[in-house]
This record gives sequence, structure tokens and C-alpha cells, in this order.
Amino acid sequence: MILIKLGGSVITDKTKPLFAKTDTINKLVESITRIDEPTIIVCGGGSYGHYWSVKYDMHTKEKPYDTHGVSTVKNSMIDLNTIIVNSMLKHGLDPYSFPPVGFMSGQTPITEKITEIKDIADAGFVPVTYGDALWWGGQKTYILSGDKIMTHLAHTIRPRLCIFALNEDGMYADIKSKRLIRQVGDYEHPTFTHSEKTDVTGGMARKVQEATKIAKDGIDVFLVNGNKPKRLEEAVKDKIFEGTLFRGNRDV
Ligand code: IP8
Repeated sequence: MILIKLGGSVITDKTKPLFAKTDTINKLVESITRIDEPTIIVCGGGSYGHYWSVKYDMHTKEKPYDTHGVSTVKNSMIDLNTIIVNSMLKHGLDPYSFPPVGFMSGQTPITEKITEIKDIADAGFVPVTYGDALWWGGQKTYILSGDKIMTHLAHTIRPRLCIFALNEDGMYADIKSKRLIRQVGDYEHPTFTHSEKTDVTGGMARKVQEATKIAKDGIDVFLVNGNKPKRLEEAVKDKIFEGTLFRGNRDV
């Protein structure tokens, strides 16, 4: 089982509101057709969900956010999901899409529903879900990041591998030289400060945080450049690849 997060910066252009990068999406989907293991896809918000979340000042912290904002964010993610799923259908895949409300109760993942997602993938479908605005309870809602969804799904499904397809080659030792960190092991915690103004869920810092959690849970995590989908295929095939590996802790 492979779990893939399609980063919002890869599948959309974050500098243009509501702009999906259809060529990149099609290429990524073509690569997914070449994976011959059950696969689950999680999509980020990019210039859809994040664009509206910023407009309505909505974040991961639970609050009584503007209800119209919540509806607008949700609807934009349905639109982006439709673009992804249409591409998958066009390329002969059998996507099975569902919003996170299908496996989350407030902030808590529902284990039985997540197990069902695994069964759906094993049956030959490609389950697709996405970051979303979600009900918390007591008038409050929050933004659930696709990165966090990866951790929730990985914990129960225990895939062979998690892949985060990014708009960068992986994690850099320093941003100026773009020197790539090829492997993060044994639970060093790389720190990242979050500066992007277009991303309400934490950008690269969030990915590193979730990748670290998943690796601690015993599962390998690759960060790869989603604009070069061949790298995604190489990561799945365990070939020498260009990206950052968070080695799963085998002792757990
Ligand atoms: O891009 C956030 O998902 P992410 C989704 O995976 C929304 O953090 C609705 C902003």
C-alpha cells in the first residue's frame, strides 16, 4: 500500500487564485497509473482551499469561523477534487473520492472508516481525499491539513511507503544553496519556520512535522518533487532517487 500526498503547490499555482496546473496533474496521474500496488491519494489545498481560508481568516485552530467562509472553502476543495478525479478517470483509474468528514469525527480519526478505505484500495479503487474545513463541535470549525490526514491514515493503514509530492526537490539543508538532505534518520527533528503567507496550515514546516511522526510510527516517508513525476515512480520502485527520505523506525 502506498499513500501519496499531492501538495497544493504542485497541483495548483499558488500565485493565481483557483488555478489548477492541469498538465502537472495529468503527468502525476499518469505516474500513478504505473504504480502496481494499491494506492491512496490525499490532495492539498493550494490556490483553492488556502486562497479562501486566507480570505476568511481561517486556520487550523478551532474557532467559530464565518460559516460562509467554511462553505466556500469546502466548495473550493470539492472543485479541486473534481479536477483530480476527472483526470484519474480519463487515465483509466477508478478513483473513489470522499471528503474527510467520512473518516473524521471532529478532530478524531475514525479507525473503522480508515480501515474501510484500506479495503477499498485493496479492492482496486484509488481512494482520493483532501484537506478541508471541518466541523469541530460547539459552533467551531477548523482547517484540517492534508498533511495531517497522511499521519492519520498511515497510523491505521500502515502503508509500505508514504510520499509527499512537493514543489521542491525535497528538504534542503539550507534554502540558499538548495543542498538536499537525502536522509533524515533516528528522529532528529529538523526545524522549519513557517513564512508562507498563502498557506494557512504550515507549509514545509507542517510536512516535516508529519513526516517525522509517520517515520516514528515505523513507516518510510519520501519527500519528492511532484513536478518530476518520474521521481515519484522511482521512489515507489525503491530505485536511487532524488529527494529526502525519512527512514521509518523499525523498532516500533
Ligand atoms: O494544503 C489544506 O490542506 P493542505 C486544505 O494539505 C485547506 O494543508 C482547505 C486549506
